[in-house]
Amino acid sequence: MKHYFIAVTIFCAIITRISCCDVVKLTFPSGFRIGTASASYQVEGAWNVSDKGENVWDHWTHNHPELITDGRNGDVACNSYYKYKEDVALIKNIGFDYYRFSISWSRVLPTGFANVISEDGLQYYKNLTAELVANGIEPVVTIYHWDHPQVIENMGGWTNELIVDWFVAYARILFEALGDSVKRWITINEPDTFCEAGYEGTTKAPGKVISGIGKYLCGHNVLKAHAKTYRMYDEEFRESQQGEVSIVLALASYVATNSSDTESVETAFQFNCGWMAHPLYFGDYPEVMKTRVALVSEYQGYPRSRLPEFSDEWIAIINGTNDYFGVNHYSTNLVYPDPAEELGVYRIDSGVIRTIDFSWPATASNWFYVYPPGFGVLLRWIRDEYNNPPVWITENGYSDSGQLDDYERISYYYDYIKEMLIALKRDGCNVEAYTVWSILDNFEWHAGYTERFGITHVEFDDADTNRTAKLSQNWWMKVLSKRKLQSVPTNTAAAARTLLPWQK
Ligand code: PNW
Repeated sequence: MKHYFIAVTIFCAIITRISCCDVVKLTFPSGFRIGTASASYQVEGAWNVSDKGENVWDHWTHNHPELITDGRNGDVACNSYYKYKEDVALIKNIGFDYYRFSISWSRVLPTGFANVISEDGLQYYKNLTAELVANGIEPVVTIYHWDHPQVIENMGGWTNELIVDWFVAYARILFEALGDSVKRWITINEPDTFCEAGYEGTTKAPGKVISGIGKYLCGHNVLKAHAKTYRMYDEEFRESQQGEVSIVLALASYVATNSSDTESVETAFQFNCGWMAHPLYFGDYPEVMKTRVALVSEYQGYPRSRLPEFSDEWIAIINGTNDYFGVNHYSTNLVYPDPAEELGVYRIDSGVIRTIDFSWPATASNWFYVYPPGFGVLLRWIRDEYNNPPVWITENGYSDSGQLDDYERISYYYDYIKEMLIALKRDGCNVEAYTVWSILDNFEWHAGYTERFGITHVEFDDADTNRTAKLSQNWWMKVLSKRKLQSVPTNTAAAARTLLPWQK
């Protein structure tokens, strides 16, 4: 009996210890930052007010409505150009620490170039920044989130190397105008996404199909533009402004169909994450990318690799230009080697086929299936590959078709953030911040308004673009006030949304 008692006591002590451990409690560590995000074209509207110039998304949606699921555009979107004070009040009331928003290049530079600065355009961003600061919310600014001036696209856009200097000139104007208040900059959002979908496909502007070439050329110029901007900040602003500058990458996670196939997983990570991150941390593209793209290019009859090369000078400029690692993460792919290669046929640069496990829950987006463990796999891969850099999760979120009682969204957040906290606390991944995508339902690119990522519903059919809290907004309020993950409400009347006075 006595032994039994001792055993039970020890067992209880162990359990208590485990449940006391931070991982099980699912608290956020002190100093951990939690924010929310949007992007200019997706929320601002006011597409032609004042002297704003046309950008590629204005042009694309106006000229090719048939390529947008609901034929709609961002002319009005969430009306945030006019409603920014309401947005800031919402962000404050929910309790976020920071707001990541982006700047519309052609709103600030109507001609696309630095010869004319729009006073109204710049003033809008000064007002938004000041409103955030006055409300104790840190502004985190993305310089470019896919909406470059159409005039620049007319000259090749991201496939023309001259964009590097045009981008640096634009960024300089923003550092000068906003840098006293903005201490965290993101140069470019998700090159991997817009370079592929915009220069080798028609799901993103400018929708130019330059197969095999467009994506790599775009990425090459993105890395140059990012790195030159980083060096310019070093030379002209860092000392006085003391900010941080990074790029944001769209990172999927990868697991192998056959668990012993570590090579396919490694290659898939290098072709996605490594393509941009390896140059930033080590100066050049990953070895496997250089070898594979050269091999497949040769097989296709090209006289040289379709993956451009960096000179030693550029390698030196690019190497070491990421103050923190910005990660947008949503989904995971299953990977396996392309069987055609056994027959000597090279169809895919990476040689790896990406698919999904059809048992994973679907979302409203056809590319997006829910697999929370993938988030931990990705964070540990970054830790090991890049010497555990400080990581900012700059986007994570869930798409549905817009219901207010969005239980699946809450459950997505719970499961994904739990994986992140385990990676952080148990595995030592240096994650410093987490960003909810998105504060509002907004214009979801080629999907128009048919896929909703917001924790706040927006009535796009109504001229007032009224906002209504979703259940997930209330859940986030609790999470932020307790700095701890909250259980997922079940779909019962007891969990019905309680509208707070400012949400009505
Ligand atoms: C990001 N994928 O895009 C963008 O930064 C946001 O503007 C966008 O609204 C959000 O995620 C949701 O789509 C992505 O195919 C687009 O893996 C596609 C992918 C990932 C991110």
